[in-house]
Parts: sequence; C-alpha cells; structure tokens
Amino acid sequence: MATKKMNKKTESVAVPSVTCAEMQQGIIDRLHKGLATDKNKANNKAWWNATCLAVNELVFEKLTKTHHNHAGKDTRAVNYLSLEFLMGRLLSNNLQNLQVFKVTEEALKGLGKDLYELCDEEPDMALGNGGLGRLAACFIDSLATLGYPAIGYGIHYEHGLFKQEFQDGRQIERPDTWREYGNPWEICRPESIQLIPLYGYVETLYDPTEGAKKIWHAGQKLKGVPWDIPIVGYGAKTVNILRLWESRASEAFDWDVFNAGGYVDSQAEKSRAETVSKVLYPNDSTDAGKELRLIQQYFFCACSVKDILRRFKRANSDWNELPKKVAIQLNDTHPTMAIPELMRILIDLEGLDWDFAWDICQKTFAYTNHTLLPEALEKWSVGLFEKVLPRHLEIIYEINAQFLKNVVEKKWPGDDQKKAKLSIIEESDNRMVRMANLCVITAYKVNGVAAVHSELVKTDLFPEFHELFPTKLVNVTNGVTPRRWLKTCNPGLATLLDETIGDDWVLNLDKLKGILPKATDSKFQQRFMDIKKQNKVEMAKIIKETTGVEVSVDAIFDVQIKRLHEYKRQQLNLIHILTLYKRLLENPDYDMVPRVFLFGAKAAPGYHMAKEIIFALNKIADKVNNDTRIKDKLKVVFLPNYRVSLAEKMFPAADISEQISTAGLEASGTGNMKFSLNGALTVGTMDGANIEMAEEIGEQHMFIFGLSVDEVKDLKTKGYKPYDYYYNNPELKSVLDWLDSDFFTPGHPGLLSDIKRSLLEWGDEYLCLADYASYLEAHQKIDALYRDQAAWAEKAILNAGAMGKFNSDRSIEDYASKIWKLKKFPIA
Ligand code: C3B
Repeated sequence: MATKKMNKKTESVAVPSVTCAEMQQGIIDRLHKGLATDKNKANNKAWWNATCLAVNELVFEKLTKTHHNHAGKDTRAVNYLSLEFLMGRLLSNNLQNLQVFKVTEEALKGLGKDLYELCDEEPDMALGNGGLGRLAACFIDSLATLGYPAIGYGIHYEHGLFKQEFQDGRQIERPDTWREYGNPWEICRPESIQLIPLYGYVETLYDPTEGAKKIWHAGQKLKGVPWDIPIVGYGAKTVNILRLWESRASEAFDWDVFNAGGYVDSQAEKSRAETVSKVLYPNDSTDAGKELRLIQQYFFCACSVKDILRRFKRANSDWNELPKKVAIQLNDTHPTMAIPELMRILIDLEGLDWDFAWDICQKTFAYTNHTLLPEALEKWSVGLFEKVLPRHLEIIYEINAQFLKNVVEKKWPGDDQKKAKLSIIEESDNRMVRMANLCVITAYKVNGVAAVHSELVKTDLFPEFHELFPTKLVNVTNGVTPRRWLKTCNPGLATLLDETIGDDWVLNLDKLKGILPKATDSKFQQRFMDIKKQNKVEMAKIIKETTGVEVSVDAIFDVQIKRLHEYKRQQLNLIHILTLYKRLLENPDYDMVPRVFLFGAKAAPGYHMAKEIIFALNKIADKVNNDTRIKDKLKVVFLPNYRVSLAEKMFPAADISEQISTAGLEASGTGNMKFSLNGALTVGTMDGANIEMAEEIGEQHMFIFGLSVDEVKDLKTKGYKPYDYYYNNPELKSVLDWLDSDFFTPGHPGLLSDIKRSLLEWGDEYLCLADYASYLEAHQKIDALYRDQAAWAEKAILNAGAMGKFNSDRSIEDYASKIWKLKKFPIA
C-alpha cells in the first residue's frame, strides 16, 4: 500500500499527550519487553503489535479513570446490547481519537517504519454483517466521544464474518481468523465470568404462604468469559468498554467421565460449549429457526443482564433504583431474550412479585427496529423454546396472557382477530414466539432508524401497537462517526476542512456548513477535486493489485458497496451496465464519459439469487474489461472481500454513490451518508435516509429517480406486471434476453438466466423493471454534469457541506434525550 502524506495542520487542535521520543521509546520497549524481539528481527506484524501495545498504555490509564469516575458517581448508564459490532481496525482510529496520530507517524518514521503500512497489518474485527453492526460500532464511538457512561455488550466470536473469495466468478466463503494469534486490544476479565443455564425442566414448588415457586433445573451450564475492548472517545476524555462474551464449558473436564477413563469423551462437552461463540451467523436478515442461534442470543443476553445487575448491586439495594440507573437498548430483536431473563432473575432468584418485576422491565428496555422485511422479523418455534429455555417460555406466556387480558381486551373487547395479530404467540401448526411483539409490548420506547422508516413502523408494521401506545414509537435517524468516516479515512479532505473551517468539525459536524459558501469558489473547487483525484489514484492502485484491472482516474467512479440483497437492487445496476455496454457495441463512438463501476458485497452463503448476481457481475466484468472495441469507456470491478477497511478506501474515491433500493425497503442506509460526506453525488430512490439527505442537500443536487413509497404500494395493489415493461421497452428486452445467451459465459448459455427469470417469470418483487427507465435518465444526467467539472465540484461540495445531521453524535444525542435520559460524565 502506498503511503499517504498528512498535512501538518491536520491535528492543530491536538496537544499530543506524548512526545515523539516517548512514543519511540514506548514502541521499542513493547518490542523488547512485550514481544521478546527487537527492531532488527521484528516483521511488520510485530511492529504493528508493538505500536498497539504502546497505544494501550495511553488507553488503559484513561480507561481506569473513566471507570472510577462512573463507578464512583454511580451514574446512570446505557447498556447497548447487540449481536453485532462491526468494528473494523482499531489502531488508526485509536491514534486519531487519542490525537497522537501525527506524533506516532513521526516516531515510526524515525524508526524506519511507515504507520500506514503497519495499519494495513491489522485484521478487521468483523463481528457483524453490515449496516446494523457498523451502526453499533459508530454509536459506541459517539457515546465515548460525548462522555456518556455506556457499555456495549456482544459476542466474542472466534470467527467473524466469512472471508469472501471468487472462484471462476463465484463466491466462496472462507473462515475469518481475526484473532488467530491473539489480539492486542482485548483484555480478558476472568473475575467477571458468568454461568449460564440451558435446557432441563422447571419444577413448581407450592409454599402455603408464598404460593407457587418455580425452580429451573438446567440440563447444561455454559461459562461466559468476558473480553473487554476499550473504546476511546475523540479527545480521550472518556474510554468506555465493549464487553464481548466467549462461551466455554463450565468445567474444563467432566470429572465423572474423566475419572471413568473417558478423557476423550470429556472433551466433547468442551467443544460443544465452545461452538456457542464460535461463529457469527452470516445472514443479514434471517437466521430464525436455528437452535444454535437461539442459544447464542440467550447466552449473550444472560451474561450481559447478570453483569449489569452485578454492577447495579455494588452500589444499590433498592430495586426501584434499577430503571433509574440502567437503560438497556436492544439493537433489533436479536437481544430480546434479555427481557424474560431479567423477569426470571427478578422473580425466581430475587423474589420480587410479578407486577413489580414487570414494572421494572417496562421502564428499563428500549428497542430499535431496523427493518420492515417480513423475513427479518424473528420468530422461534415454541417447541424449540420449550426444549432450550423452558422457564423463559412460561414467563413469555404469562407476559402475553396479561397483555391480551389487561390491554388488548380492554381496548378492543371481544376482538379475537386483534388478539391473534398482537399476541406474542403466533397460533399456527407450528406455534411460534414473535420476538418483535415481545419487544414492543415491553419496551418504553421503540424507534425506527430514519423518518420514513419510523412512519412505516407506525402505519404498516405495528399500526395496532401504535394505537395502543401512541407515544411509544419514535424516530432516531441513523448517523455515522466523522472520526472514522472522514478524519481517519480521508486525510486529504480532513486537512482541507481544517484549513477552511477550523478543526472542530470533528466534534461538531454542523460546522461543515462553513464550506457551502465555497461551493462556487474555483480555487476551493480545484482543491476539493484534486483530493478526490488523489483518492481515486490510490483506489486504482488497489484495484490493480487485487484484480489486475487497470482503470482510468478520469472516468466516473460509480460505486455500490453494501450487502448483496435483491431489495438493494445490485441487479438494477447490472442491467444499466449491460445497457451501456450494448450501446457501445452497437456504436463504438457512443458518446459517454468513461465509467468505472465498482462493487463490493458479500452474499449470505445460502442466498441463491444474491450469489447469482455476484457471479453475473463477475462474468460481465471479465467480458467488458477485455473488450477492446469499447475503448476503455466501461470497466466493471467487483472487489472481493468487502469489509470496513476496504470501505475506508472506497468511500473517499467515489464520484457516484448508488443508493437504489426499492422505496420503502431500506430502513435507513448509512453508506449513503459516508459517500456524501466524502464528496460523492448520490443516485438514489426516495427511500430511508436518502429522503432526509435530500432535505438537507436539496433534491436538485442529487440524482433522485424511481417510484416513491406510495407509488410502490399503489403499483403493487394494482398488480405489477414486469412483462409490460419488457415488451414495451426494446432496449430493456434486448438486455434481458442477452442474459440467456452464452455471450458472457462462452459455451454455457443460460448460466445467467436466473437473473432474467427473477425479473420476469418470478415477478420482479423489487420492481427493477418499473424503475429502469427513470434510473437510466438519472444516469444520463450524471454523464452530462460530469462534463462540467466546475458544476460537478459545486454539487460535491454542497453534498459534503450538508452532512452535519448525519453524524452519529447527533443520533446519540437524540437517543440520550428522547429515550435514555442520560447525562454526560466526561473525566476532567
Ligand atoms: C440495516 C438496514 O438494512 C439498514 O437500512 C440500516 O441503515 C442499518 O440496519 C442500521 O440501522 N439492517 C441490518 O444491517 N441487518 C438487519 N438484520 C436489519 C437491518
């Protein structure tokens, strides 16, 4: 990797807490005393490791101070429960947040090492699938930066999201081994281990004075071992933790089996227990039904709730205080099991009566909904529940019975249909537990993640719940951290901003407005575009290194990076590419600004159509990139193994951001924000946060196309007929028919036909054909605008300058005031 040079002014706000000489000494010390090597023997991995360890010395001190500050004051804290935290790399981010990036860069240079090269040694911490997991990572950055007492709770997966390779264009999954040889950022905390019961049966004891008492005799116990990752806020006034639970067998050996001579058998139990935190489920929308997934969810919820109560009890003896000291945010329904677990502990173990315990729960939990996709709303079969968590099923039944009797029956007397719809239990042949219903019934606030999404949650997803609890459903629009997604990933642009508007935009992104008056200033435009060009040069190098394809930086870099899903419509992008290619083949002089289409996306391993789309794009890329007839006007590159660290290089290099989901289906999107922040223009539908971006930027400075949410609904109600579009648009027809030929897969016609089938025979669920013409028009406008570089630069600046709202600090302030009622306690 080429090195980037940072302008001196980048960190004028910073007063480094270490000198260059101290940092050098720290790193050398760690090489010697931490890694038992020296600067002549150490390879880059060892240098990276030693640098991380040196940084930790700065971090740990602040971590201890923060801990004493919060524990000493017994502050109210938010506990952010999430099955996913997509952290990416930590070194560069920690250096930036500690404001010692520059000094470390100099220190390493003096030792003959390049900091950027060392940063590239770090494996991504890919403990998440996509938007939801990355949002959690941005949120804990903001919580620490703003000085809020907060803990992130998640799973310490041994294997994060799979590594993606391509074999003959097809996705192959390989295990991710992010901590194969240890990880310098994590601290094991055996003193806070938790024991977690599973399986078994429930015994009811009758006491003449106290009534029925439930005892859960577990069939198995898991040990939850916590690993803490320090989360450094910008300016390092607060260092919070992310606590990740690893599962182990409760005893290293089953001694009875061992003593009976079964040493080998005793190991089986150990490995069964360890599978619970072995691997992240790689779907971004469905995993319901899998026993291991339910156990994962319960394991991490139970560990976290016990840990929360342990901390609470250190300073409190009155349960009334719990909701005052503890807010628990459920990141989607994945951590729902925390609700019946808290009920169980309060009732069965602490002896509280039902109403008191329920009151506490209703004041403690809040829930974020991230999707309207029906397949993503988690349900678990009652039978599975009964087997794995028999006591929790009883508690859920009781919550449900009381809700139906006291709430639903009162509001709609005798209305069994309403009861069936709102019940936590879905009555079907295979009875199911609906996790979202349990969340909405319990939580004191439920939020969607963008304005339009939150409205749809009220009107389409939970209309009856909204009638029952009219103030419960609220909106908190997502945001992204400007520390990682601008300051760290785009040092060129960060420097220009520092020089133009001062360097405190990092903490107050609304300051970006300060560049708006510069949008028409030709000198500023030039610098802005030069930075973009330089980022494209670096991206072009990466493309060449990873795929061998050469691309021109004078072409428009048109980028779609996100999970591969039909509702995100990479296939619409694909048919646009085919349209351009066809035009070029029919007329080699077809007048277009050269385009480089860049993709990055992982498909869930079992998602057939998503994998077909990857395959098709790779096959089309092979053909297009080697077709000399089209004179390099078109290139298509699918970069393998899309991940946070690659994203950090792609956002700054993009001219065009593709945000083209079917309206109503992308809850928010957060990549859309990162692109715009880095000066790309958006081609997008009126969906998710795109709508609010258009409000901030001005629709005329984006390329908005396609059906609106209401138009989508209308069309679906009337009956959508994709064949009408196919037969009425000869160009579209020829492009789709092309997929049946062997043009892209010589000798094997039909290999790409499933894409055509999905768009015609199988009904085109995501309305690609309906939006095709309008999408093409938007791209024509992009082409025209790019020819006028000044006009393009103006819009790019207007985009970046309008992104103040989409800062995760603003999201967190919204949560803190609307939902958590949280106060800041930064260390002095
Ligand atoms: C995603 C949604 O698909 C995005 O629109 C949204 O921006 C992010 O969450 C963050 O709110 N999402 C996801 O990544 N995984 C899910 N299981 C559900 C939603």
